[in-house]
Amino acid sequence: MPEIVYLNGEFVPREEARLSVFDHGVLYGDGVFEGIRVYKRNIFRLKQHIDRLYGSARYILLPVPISREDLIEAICETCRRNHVEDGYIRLVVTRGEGDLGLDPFACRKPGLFIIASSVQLYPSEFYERGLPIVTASTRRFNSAALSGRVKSLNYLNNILAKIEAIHAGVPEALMLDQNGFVVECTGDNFFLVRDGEIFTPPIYQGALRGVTRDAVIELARQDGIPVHEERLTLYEVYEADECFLTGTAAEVVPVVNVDRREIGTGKPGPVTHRLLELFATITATDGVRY
Ligand code: PXG
Repeated sequence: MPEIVYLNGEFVPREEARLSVFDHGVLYGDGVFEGIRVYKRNIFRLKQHIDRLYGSARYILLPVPISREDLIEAICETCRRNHVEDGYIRLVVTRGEGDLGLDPFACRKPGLFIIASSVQLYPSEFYERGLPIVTASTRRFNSAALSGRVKSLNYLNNILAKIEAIHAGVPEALMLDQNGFVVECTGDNFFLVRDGEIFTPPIYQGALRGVTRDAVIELARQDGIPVHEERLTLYEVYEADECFLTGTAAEVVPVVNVDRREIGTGKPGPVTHRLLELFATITATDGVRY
């Protein structure tokens, strides 16, 4: 349980960490955020998360009310004050308090808060047996409406797909774009393996550019495994030897069943295992120690 929250330049007890009901982050989902892992006091790939936060904010014309250096220090100090060894950081920038009305420029000052908490890990059976997933009928929103690279406070598109997964009795749902090409899952990027090579949808397809996705692509290439960023249909998914998801919470998690079609042998495969192993070698070192 996090006890101390960073809120607009101050460290306050969690009971006092409150936002205005007039904050446009609450009224319109107008804001951006990051979810970051801490492994053994190492903030994993912090620079990449900070870059993505500033990139998301720039896209929506939201000035981040702090320099990168001060933000990094505020994140480290929030971790220190909460004695986080292994944990999870939620970093949020909201448009701030304004009026009833969309105009973001009527908001006086952007809000910034940082929560450093313990991490909720997925059950170990997810990794041992692999996940079943289903394709959601909810399509991923078009990048012409809002770039999928923006990690915004409005997750309704993903939440609708997540509800479909829960109704189907599975933990995740695969989302397609308007043309039926695979994009990503509700909170994870999607990969498949075919003949020892890795395939994942290109970012322009509408997915979030996952920090874990980038790390896994790098690790695979260093290990001599070819990685292709290519458009994928459900045909390629059903035919794959292996599938897996990547994300800050999940790391690398095998998928063994999609829409009731068994993938490969129906068990987590060797390439997925290898990537999990490689990923574990960088988690406690690749980032910022506090
Ligand atoms: N796609 C989407 C839509 C996401 O929200 C990812 C892919 C994976 O990106 P990273 O950078 O994490 O490898 C995400 C990330 C949460 C939570 O609280 C969700 C994410 C990250 C952290 C926490 O559900 N999603």
